[in-house]
Amino acid sequence: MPTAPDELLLPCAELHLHIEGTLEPELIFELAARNGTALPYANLEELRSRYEFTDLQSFLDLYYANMEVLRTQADFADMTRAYLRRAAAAGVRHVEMMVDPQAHLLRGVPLADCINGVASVLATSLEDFGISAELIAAFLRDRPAAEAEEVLEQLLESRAPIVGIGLDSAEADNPPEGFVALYRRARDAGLKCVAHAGEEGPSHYIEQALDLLLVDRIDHGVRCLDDSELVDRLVRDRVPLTICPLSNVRLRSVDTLLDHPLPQMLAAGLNVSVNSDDPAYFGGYVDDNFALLRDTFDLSADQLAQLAVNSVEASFAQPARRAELL
Ligand code: ES4
Ligand code: ZN
Repeated sequence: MPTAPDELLLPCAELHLHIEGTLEPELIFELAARNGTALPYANLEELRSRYEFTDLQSFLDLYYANMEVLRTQADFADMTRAYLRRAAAAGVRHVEMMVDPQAHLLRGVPLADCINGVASVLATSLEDFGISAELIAAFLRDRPAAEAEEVLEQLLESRAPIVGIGLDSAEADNPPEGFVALYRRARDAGLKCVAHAGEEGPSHYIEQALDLLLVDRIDHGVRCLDDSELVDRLVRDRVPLTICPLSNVRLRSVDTLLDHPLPQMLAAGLNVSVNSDDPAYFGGYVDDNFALLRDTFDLSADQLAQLAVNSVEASFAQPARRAELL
């Protein structure tokens, strides 16, 4: 793992992070042993050999399979603590992490065990790790919208400490338009709204997320570059796009990091930030993403600082915390 030089440790906010995507191979084996869960891999090396992806779905297959080791509240807490420890070293000072409660419910894990496990650690993350934290419940777009609506009701009923909702999983052929009622309910309940759009799906899914779901941010959004009018709109309205460079490389949205459009997006005046998505799967945390971007594109100190400022400005952090970080 490349270690970032000190000047790269910009205080930044991580806005696009799936907590289940921080489950490192070592922790997968540790939790499997603790819970007596059978793994289809004999050892770490065999598990690591599966981390070659051809597209989003090939990654999701492994991501959901590995979730099987998460059984108890303590498992969710341990995973969250491990992420925060690593993120603090990466320069993250505020995180808005997504969790997939629906995926765990479908496996028979009670909602409270998942939410309380993560939230109990986030409750003291500022004192323990110097990272303020918010939780976003993400829903699976390749499952029926009615199921997501039911889970949202349970989250609201149990007063789960979430700041907002998200939409993730397989994007192709699962457009935002199916989730209008879900997002209306969330907004009416005072929640913030984000959605993955324009990762593998077409640029008009980004427009749908804005026009129909009324999202506050777009996760990924790289495909906006296919539509110059959309780019103009995103710039004009300063819509935040949470970019995940290593994720885009590993899921083959771009051939190599050198082909990534991030510098172009910055130059166009888009509100882009740098995030790690599923760092245990894509080869690095936020500092690794920053270091590789800087080295690949020879980004200036000003450009790196702009990315860090964008992340704080696009966050849902409390006003006093935002002011501290800007
Ligand atoms: C995800 Cl990279 C990515 N895309 C869509 N859904 C996801 N869930 C976890 N990681
Ligand atoms: Zn994501």
